[in-house]
Order: sequence, then structure tokens, then C-alpha cells
Amino acid sequence: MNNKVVLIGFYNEKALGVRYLANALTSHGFEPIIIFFKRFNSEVPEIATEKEVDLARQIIEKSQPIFVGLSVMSSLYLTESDKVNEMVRKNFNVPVVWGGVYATLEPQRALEKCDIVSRGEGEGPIAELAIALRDGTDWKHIRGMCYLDENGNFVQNDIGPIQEDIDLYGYPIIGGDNMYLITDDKIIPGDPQLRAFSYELSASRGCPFQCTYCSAVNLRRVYTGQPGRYVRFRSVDSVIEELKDAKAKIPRLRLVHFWDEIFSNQDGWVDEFSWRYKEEIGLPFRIWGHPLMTNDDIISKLVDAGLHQVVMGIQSGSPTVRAENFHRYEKQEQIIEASRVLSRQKVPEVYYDLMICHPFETLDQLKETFDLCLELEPPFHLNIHGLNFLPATDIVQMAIDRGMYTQEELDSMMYSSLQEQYDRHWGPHASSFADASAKNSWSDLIFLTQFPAIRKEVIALSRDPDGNTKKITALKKRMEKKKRLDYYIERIKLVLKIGS
Ligand code: B12
Ligand code: SF4
Repeated sequence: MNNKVVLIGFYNEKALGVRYLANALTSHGFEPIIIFFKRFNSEVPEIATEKEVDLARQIIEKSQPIFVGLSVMSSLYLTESDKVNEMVRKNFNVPVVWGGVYATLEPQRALEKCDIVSRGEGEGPIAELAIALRDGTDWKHIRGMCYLDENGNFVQNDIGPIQEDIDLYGYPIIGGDNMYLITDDKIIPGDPQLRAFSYELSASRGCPFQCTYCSAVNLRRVYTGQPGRYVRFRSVDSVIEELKDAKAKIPRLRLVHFWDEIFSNQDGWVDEFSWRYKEEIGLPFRIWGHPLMTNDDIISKLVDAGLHQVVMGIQSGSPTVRAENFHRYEKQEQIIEASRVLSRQKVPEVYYDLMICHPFETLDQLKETFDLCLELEPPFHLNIHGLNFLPATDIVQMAIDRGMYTQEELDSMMYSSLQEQYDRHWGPHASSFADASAKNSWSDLIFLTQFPAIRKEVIALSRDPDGNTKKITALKKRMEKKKRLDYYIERIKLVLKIGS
């Protein structure tokens, strides 16, 4: 009996979603074949070559699966996943199923390209779908499935209850023969994770916040009206078991990334996690934090356990921009206090995320970000971005309602090519904002606040940014170079320190 299913993840050789699905399929007796189609690369936006698409075709050809599942997580790579999707449709007479964040939030658009969309968490539904497609029974009743009926009408099934006990999902598959990385015009057989220095996992599902530029709130709304709590934590046992497995299988493992949208701040959980992690895993780890979920007690325990880096979203120094436009309700003092906690507890690396120079912000509000940065307790690094409009997020409709963009303009930004999206948000031009040189000077000054040694000079320059434009630009260039160099030195030190 054919029991093969091909799963494809894009630009992410560690793709947690795909690995969870593979685990679910395996436990139902199926044989998942995973293609990691190209590596995650946040610095060079590589497009998919014809050769690479054809290599994916060859793997599918050899596997003869019941269906092909595409994990379409981010719209950044849509033009590239489309190439693979078209290849599958042209060459194979099997259903093409899309899941992942993008497919979940834009199922109708996705169905213009594929046969079935699976919305929401896929562990249960994918196994039910595989059984139905293998046995030739009806799949159209399966929860979370979307499809077009015989008249071309869009059908969206109820998503079903929330799985509250997420330990039941097990953990993502690590290692195995049926895995292939396609990159640089070649196939590299085996699990790329086994060759890595870092391991990525999530100890929870769901985020309790509602930021308008982020998909998290929209993903939560998909489950509106369903019984069960949406923000869920795995047991510490389950997390430690996964990490022990990772340690045993990954010889060069040096660093652990927790990709929980916000790492747990639950008292009992953090206590048990901290002592067990220190004793049983003992590797430095990174988390994403939130100003409202940070206190001395929790951070001190996590630092003792090996917390190496915290990345925390602040986004704007203007309380108005934060509350009215981003729906982030933390107060100025709460952000400053969170920064003091991280500094007091000596978290080795602290990063604050900012989104600046966008239509939801005035020049005065941009200056407020500069003022707030001066109040944050050093040392810290800044990740400075513009505002990235993501499909189906609340801020898209807000921008239309306020007359900032039309739907067509936003569509052309959100669905543009990989290179265009990259250039707009992460490329070298991402922090040069064409609309006003005044904004440029202030964004440069904000960048410069992360270097305590030049604070006095930066404050002096900020008294007359127009008159000091050249000096500010030159200083920024110099400090950018320094930052890049420091970053590489820190990485090397970390690997050497842990390796010794
Ligand atoms: C962790 C994370 C990352 C990690 C990924 C690490 C890893 N090893 O996978 C890193 C940091 C690398 C990353 C990178 C990026 N990310 Co990210 N990331 C997330 C985050 C917080 C969690 C993803 C995750 O692991 N979830 C847990 C797994 C189990 O869930 P899942 O992947 O959704 O899969 C489940 C279901 O969707 C479904 N499913 C998935 N695929 C399929 C396929 C089939 C066939 C079926 C049936 C079901 C199914 O079943 C799975 C199991 O339940 C999400 C937010 C979120 N809540 O999803 C943002 C998110 C996905 N990221 C986002 C973005 C924008 C990016 C980047 C573009 C950022 C950048 N500047 O480069 C890149 C793109 C990377 C890529 N290759 O696509 C956006 C995407 C929105 C959009 N429309 O594009 C999100 C939604 C956050 C946000 N801002 O709103 N990310
Ligand atoms: S706190 Fe982070 S993950 Fe949660 S909604 Fe806001 S931006 Fe998204």
C-alpha cells in the first residue's frame, strides 16, 4: 500500500511545522519524505533556480506520494514556492495541499494555486487527510480543510477544537533518511539539522498579545468560538526530552533558540525549566521576550540556567504610535523597567526591535523613539526596521481606512518578488527612508543610541540634526562597521567558549 507523503518547507532547513507534521504522519504509519527547499538566509535573497525546482521534481518522481504538502509559512517567499507548486501541478497527478500561516490566513488566494488548504494546526488534520486520500474515502468533512466545490464555490470547514495538551503533538522529527536539502543547485541528502551548531524549538503555541502588524492575533482569531485555551505551554518534561534527543543526535550543537513568540513567564514552569535545563542541557539559549512579561525573578532564574540572549520588541518610543497604531499597550516606564531588569540580571546580549519611519508615525513621534532609547539601560543592541505589511494583518486594513494606501498598492507590496520585498524591508536601503531627510537623520541618531561610549556626542548632534546631517551620516557608517565586526567577534567567541 502506498503510504508516502512529500512535505516541502521553503527557505528553512529547520522548519518546525514540517517536522511536527512528519512526526504526526509517521505515528499514523505513513512515510513522510521532507524536502527543505533552500536554506533560510536573511542576508542574501536567493531566488529558486530551474535546476533546484527540477531537483525537487526528481525527489517527488522517485517517491510517488499520495499527495504533496507545501508549508507556506511566509509571504516573503511566495514567488519561489509558486515555482515549486507549478512544477508539481504540471508533472504529477496528485492533490497539492497547502498549510502554514499564509495559507491559513489567505485560504481563498491559496486555492487559486492548490487543491486543498489546511487551516490551523495540522498534526491531526494531515493524518486524517492522508488516510482518506490513501483509502479513497471522503476527505471533504475533515476539520480545517478548505477547497472549491464542483461549482467553484469556496468551502471552508469548521476548524475544530483547540488541542490544549500540546505534549500530545510530540516534538519535531530530528534526523532520518527521508530528508533532502535542496540548495546551490544540488540535493544534499539527510537532515540538515544534524550538521548545525544550533537547535530551534518552541515550548508553547500562541501569543497572548494583539499587535496589528503581526499575524499572531489573526491566527488566534481563526480559533474564535472553539473550546479550549489558545496560548498553551508544553510540559518541561516534553521540552527537556526533545532537547536531550537533539543533544544526542547533533554532534556540534552549541546553542539553543526558543522560538516561542513570547517565552513563558509562568512561575512554576520557569522554576522547573531553569533547574532542569541547567542540569540536563546546559547550553546557552536565546528567547524572545516582552516588556510586560519581564521581571527580576524570572530573568535571574533564566540567566542562571544559561539565558544568553533576549530579543524584545519595543517598536516605537511613542506611546501613541504603540497604542493607537500597533495595539501595544505597555507604558514608557514599563519598557524602561524591563530594560533595567535585563541589565541588572546581566543578560549577556539584549536586542530591542524597532519599527520606524512609516506612515503611521510623525517626525515628532520618531523623536520620541530617540528619547526612549536614551532611557533604556545599556548595554543593548538595536534591530531597526521599517513597517512590513503582511497579508491579512490588521494594520493592512488600518492603512486603507486611513487613506495611506489603496488595497492595490498594498497588494503590490505584499505580493511582490522576493528581491523587492527584501530590498524594502531588510536590504541595505531598508533604513533609508525616501520621504524625508529629516527622518533619515533621526533614524541614524536612533541607531547611534546603542553605543554608550559616544552617547554625549550623539546627544550634542541631536540638538541640530539638520545642521549636522553629514556628521551624523559619517558617524553612523563608522558605527555600523563596528557593529558588524563586534557581531562576528561575539559569534566566534561564543562558539569557541562553548566548544572549549
Ligand atoms: C519561529 C518563527 C520563525 C523562525 C523559524 C524557525 C524554524 N525552525 O522553523 C525564523 C526566525 C527562522 C523565522 C523566519 C521568518 N519569519 Co517567522 N515566524 C516564526 C513564528 C514565531 C513561529 C513559527 C513556528 O515555528 N510555529 C510552530 C509551528 C509548529 O507552526 P507552523 O509552522 O505554523 O506549522 C503548523 C501549521 O501552520 C500547519 N502547517 C504548516 N505547514 C503545513 C503544510 C501542510 C500541508 C499542512 C496540512 C499543514 C501545515 O501545521 C503545522 C503544525 O501544527 C511565526 C509566528 C507563528 N505563530 O506562526 C513567525 C512568522 C511565520 N514569521 C514571519 C516572517 C515574516 C518571517 C520572515 C520573513 C522574517 C525575516 N525577516 O526573514 C522569515 C521567513 C522564513 C521562511 N523561511 O519563511 C511571519 C509570516 C507572515 C507572512 N505573511 O509572511 C510570521 C507569521 C510572524 C509575523 N510577523 O506575523 N520565523
Ligand atoms: S508580542 Fe510579538 S508575537 Fe505577539 S502579537 Fe506582538 S509582535 Fe506578534
